[in-house]
Amino acid sequence: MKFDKELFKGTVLNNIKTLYRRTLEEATEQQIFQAVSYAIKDVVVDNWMATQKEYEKKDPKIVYYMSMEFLMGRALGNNLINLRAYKEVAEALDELGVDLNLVEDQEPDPALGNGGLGRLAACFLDSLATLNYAAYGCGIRYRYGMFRQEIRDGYQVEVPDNWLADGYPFELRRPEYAKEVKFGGWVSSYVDENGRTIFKQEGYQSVQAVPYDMPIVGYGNGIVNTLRIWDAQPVECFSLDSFDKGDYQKAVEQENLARNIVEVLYPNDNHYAGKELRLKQQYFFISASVQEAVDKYMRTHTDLHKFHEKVAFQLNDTHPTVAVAELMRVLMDDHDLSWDEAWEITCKTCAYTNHTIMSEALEKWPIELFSRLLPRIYQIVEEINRRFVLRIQQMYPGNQEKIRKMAIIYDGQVKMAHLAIVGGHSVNGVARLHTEILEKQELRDFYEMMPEKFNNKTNGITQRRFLLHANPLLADWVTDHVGDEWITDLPALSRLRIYADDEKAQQEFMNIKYQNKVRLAKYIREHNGIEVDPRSIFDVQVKRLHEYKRQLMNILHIMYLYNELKDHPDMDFYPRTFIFGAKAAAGYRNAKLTIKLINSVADVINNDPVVDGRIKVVFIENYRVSNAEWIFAAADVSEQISTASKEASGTGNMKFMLNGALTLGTMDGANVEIVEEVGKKNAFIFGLSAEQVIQYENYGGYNPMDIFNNDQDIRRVLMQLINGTYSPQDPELFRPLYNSLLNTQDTAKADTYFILADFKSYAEAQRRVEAAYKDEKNWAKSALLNVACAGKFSSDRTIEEYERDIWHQEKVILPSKP
Ligand code: 26Q
Repeated sequence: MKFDKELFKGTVLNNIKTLYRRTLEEATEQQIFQAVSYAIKDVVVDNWMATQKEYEKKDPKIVYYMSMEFLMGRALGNNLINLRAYKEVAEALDELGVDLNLVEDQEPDPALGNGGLGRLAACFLDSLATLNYAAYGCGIRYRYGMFRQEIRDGYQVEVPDNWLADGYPFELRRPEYAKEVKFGGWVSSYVDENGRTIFKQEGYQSVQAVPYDMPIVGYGNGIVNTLRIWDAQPVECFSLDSFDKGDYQKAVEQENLARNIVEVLYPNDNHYAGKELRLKQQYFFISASVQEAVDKYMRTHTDLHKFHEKVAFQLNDTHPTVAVAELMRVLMDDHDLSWDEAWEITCKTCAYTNHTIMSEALEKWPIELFSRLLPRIYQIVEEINRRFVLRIQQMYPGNQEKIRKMAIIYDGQVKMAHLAIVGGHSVNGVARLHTEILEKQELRDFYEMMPEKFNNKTNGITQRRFLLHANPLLADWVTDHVGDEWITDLPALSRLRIYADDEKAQQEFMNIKYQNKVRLAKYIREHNGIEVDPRSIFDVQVKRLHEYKRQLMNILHIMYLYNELKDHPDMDFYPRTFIFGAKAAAGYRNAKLTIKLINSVADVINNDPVVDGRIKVVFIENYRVSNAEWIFAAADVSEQISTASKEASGTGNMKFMLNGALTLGTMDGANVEIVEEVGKKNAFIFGLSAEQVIQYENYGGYNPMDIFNNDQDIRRVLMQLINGTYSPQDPELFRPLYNSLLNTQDTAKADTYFILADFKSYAEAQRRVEAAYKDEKNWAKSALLNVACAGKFSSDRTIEEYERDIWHQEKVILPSKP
């Protein structure tokens, strides 16, 4: 953007005046944030209008990325980065005596997502805009996003996150695009004069869906796409003359429905909990989004048969899968298409991304609930299922087993993954290993029946946020050495390879890492009151708390190291800071107890004079996108230690790599591809392979008791869970964690995540980490090579693969680039 500094300063001052009747000196920090944001929004809106105008002219195919979650993180800094105005704005504000970092810190973190899946959606929107593709994100404007986590007495406490309290400057209400969404009632049908059966939903309750748009700024190309999130409002339906008792009751119910539906994001990650409200949320935003996509198409086209040439729906996991049936409904009931016509269009429009093989995450809705809430949609799903079952029977005559395993409706349940596979033309996993497991194991029957639908799209991350914004020192250093092409062409980082053995480069690189560690140490001092030494190894595990991610293995290993130090206080030991950050789903007992354990262990170790500061354990409260940026920049070691086969991809692993941390991990998810890029020498790999884990699972053959009995180090650590070492007031406190590892009643349920099986291998890998870090030059070389080899993991690459294999969009270049 052409930046006029004086004009910008004037706009900020004027905004403070007109918004708050104040001068800069009188304004609060929040008010300054609002004023600066409105000044930036002004520029963004110009580009937004120009982009949409060009889209209207060129009429490109549009991707609708349908997702229950968009974990956007703060917009101000990101928009400045992508406008290429960050430094100039920082300078202008500096001249006004305002620190841009502090202004950025005033923005609430829009946390309309849980973790990986929601953040992936945000990275994809950034890449789509940067790569000149017309796209909408479609989602829900939750009143309360992901909860704010407070740690009290070592326990997680969930506090509501009222992100809209002060008004959010980067959203725009668009009441002119409101849509009606119908729930419940019944379906009546009649045959019209042309012999067609007409279906009508009656006795339903309605909600008005009102969209709010947020601009998605492409990097340096003038493109501004749209994240469209839907708010719910009661429909204004009843006139006074029909104000009888029945209508009044209904009006109150409808109002409550509207009030509840977008109230809160479900804070479960990789876990399904058959809640009625959740299904309402899904249909609510899908119905509104599908209706709008069809309406928009019809504003400029006449022939719905070519809908799929101009529109693609990408379904982010099964959460938006009712889109398949909703599109069928709109095409048939609202636009008079036949079943076969509607089906062809629907299949060519929809595509499904799978993010998990964990069985507890698979969405299966009870028929009773599904048909009561969505009677017309249920009819359509039944018909899809009826026809699909016929296909199965044709292909596998007499094979009841296939029907049992593959039907969309079976055993009183609607299986959303099956609907997504059948109703779309593409099924993709999110890392190579994950896709292979889908094809060979979880979705094997579907892969056999329709192999052409299956494909892999290894995840990626946006380097604009996770290097350029998160780590300005490293970003500048990289640019000084190899130019700035990496910002839109991450593989250009490979030019850094020639510096891997260059001692000066190594030193500069490690010095930057050190400064980032100082920055994080300050944050930890201010937020945790813990003093950490930036010269120690920063060993970091930040991600959602889940048993399969094995934070428990990490903390057990720390307990083991502590025992070693106690036994041999004078042993050779390189100082280490273990950093955790993780939110646990509010109802997930073992996850919450693991947080308590981490904090309890931290209390003991951090204050033990024998340790003398050689181990520090820090649990960073309220891990979220904004503090994540600081954490990645400061990490030496990236803990990616999931049970092999369980982590579909991981994306934190890529953010660490891009910031020069070395991976300590299992051969799981995208770790496999990370190691492939950077070489085994520059990572620390340990543990069972996915194949071995799956073998064990299929043959029920792993007994953690054998390990417990035969390994005294492990036994000692486990006993410390139940003898009060870390909970003297209540020695039984951590018993559930102990039981999860050694459940003596039922060995098949013991240590389902193979923590004891992998423990020794993990401890050994950790010893390799320590030895490697002591060799400073070699470490610097490895860290540098991690950055140099991160090129593959840009979401730009991922998006171009979706384009090549699934979406087939044409780029739109603006006539007057900024
Ligand atoms: C389902 C039903 C009801 C309530 C909640 C849910 C629900 C919500 C969120 C189920 C799953 C999620 C989130 C899953 C997720 O984040 N998966 C991660 O996706 C990343 C992006 O592909 C991968 O990198 C991670 O490996 C995967 O765990």
